[in-house]
Amino acid sequence: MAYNFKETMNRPERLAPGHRMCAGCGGTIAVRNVLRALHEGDRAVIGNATGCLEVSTFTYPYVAYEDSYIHNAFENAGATMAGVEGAYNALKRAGKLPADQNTKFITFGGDGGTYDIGFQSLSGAMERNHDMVYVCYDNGAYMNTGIQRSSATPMFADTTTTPAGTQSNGKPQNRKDLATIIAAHDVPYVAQTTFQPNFKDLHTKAEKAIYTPGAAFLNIMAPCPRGWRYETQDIMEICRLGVETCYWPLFEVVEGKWILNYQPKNKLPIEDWLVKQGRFKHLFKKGNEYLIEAFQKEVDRRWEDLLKRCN
Ligand SMILES: Cc1ncc(C[n+]2csc(CCOP(=O)(O)OP(=O)(O)O)c2C)c(N)n1
Ligand code: SF4
Ligand SMILES: [Mg+2]
Repeated sequence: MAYNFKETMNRPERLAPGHRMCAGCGGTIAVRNVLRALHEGDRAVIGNATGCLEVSTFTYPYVAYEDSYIHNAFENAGATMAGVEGAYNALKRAGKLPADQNTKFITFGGDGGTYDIGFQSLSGAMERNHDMVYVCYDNGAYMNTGIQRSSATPMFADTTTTPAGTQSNGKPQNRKDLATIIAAHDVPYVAQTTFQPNFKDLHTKAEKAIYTPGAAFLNIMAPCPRGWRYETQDIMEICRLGVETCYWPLFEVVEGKWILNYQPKNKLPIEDWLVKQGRFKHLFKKGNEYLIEAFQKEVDRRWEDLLKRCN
């Protein structure tokens, strides 16, 4: 069926209002829109590694999810959902759950919980090809504990553990390319996305991830107004520029085949994306032009690499 924005947006909310995420948080937008991809009548078990999302949508004994929900430590979100999926299958085989009950298994983790601390259990769950979806809402730092750098933090970002100043230009390393690493696990479906005007890219990928049998991974750039230091209402523009500068390309890897979903007509210079965010303010000081050049070089290198993979 052709994508219908209005119909998709009118689907029932599975993340209820009343949670304590910041207004305009990209993490919440990611979760609401992934869950909209669930078909009517299908059930879900939601897992959640600790982070802003977990502490703000689950304050015991209250929970903001309409579906079953499991809180996880950082280290084991992937393993927990793999175990839940296995248990459901065993109960079905034993006739203790209705054979026609359709239940989907979806775990959310922040970048700290996914790229770093929960990586081992995520890698195991993906490699064993459990029928589950792992969604990383990537805001590029450990936001909940005060904006510490993670391996997803872009180079030169000013964070509390990589503070820009006289002795440092922000984070020295480039960000880890986790979607590519998960694709190397040979899982049936991997995709990278973010918020685009009609949300088609995100909704379509979320539906494919949830309904492709086997393990799936979604990496969603989910800006954080607090940590990235931009005006809340600019979130869509930040996401658009992330894609138009090729910092955050939209792609899928389906059964090992790389597919580029969007190629900008005129690739914008990376400073168009950087300049919108306070965490890169120091890059625009006189004498620091070389840092922006270095950033651009890394974006270009990864983009060329992706083009080759997608042929
Ligand atoms: C093993 C462990 N280490 C540290 C913490 C403290 N902690 C709680 S939330 C958080 C930050 C999570 O960062 P991320 O996964 O990127 O999610 P975000 O808060 O950015 O949404 C940290 C370090 C913890 N709960 N458990
Ligand atoms: S600090 Fe950032 S990631 Fe955390 S709830 Fe607020 S906007 Fe979202
Ligand atoms: Mg984070």
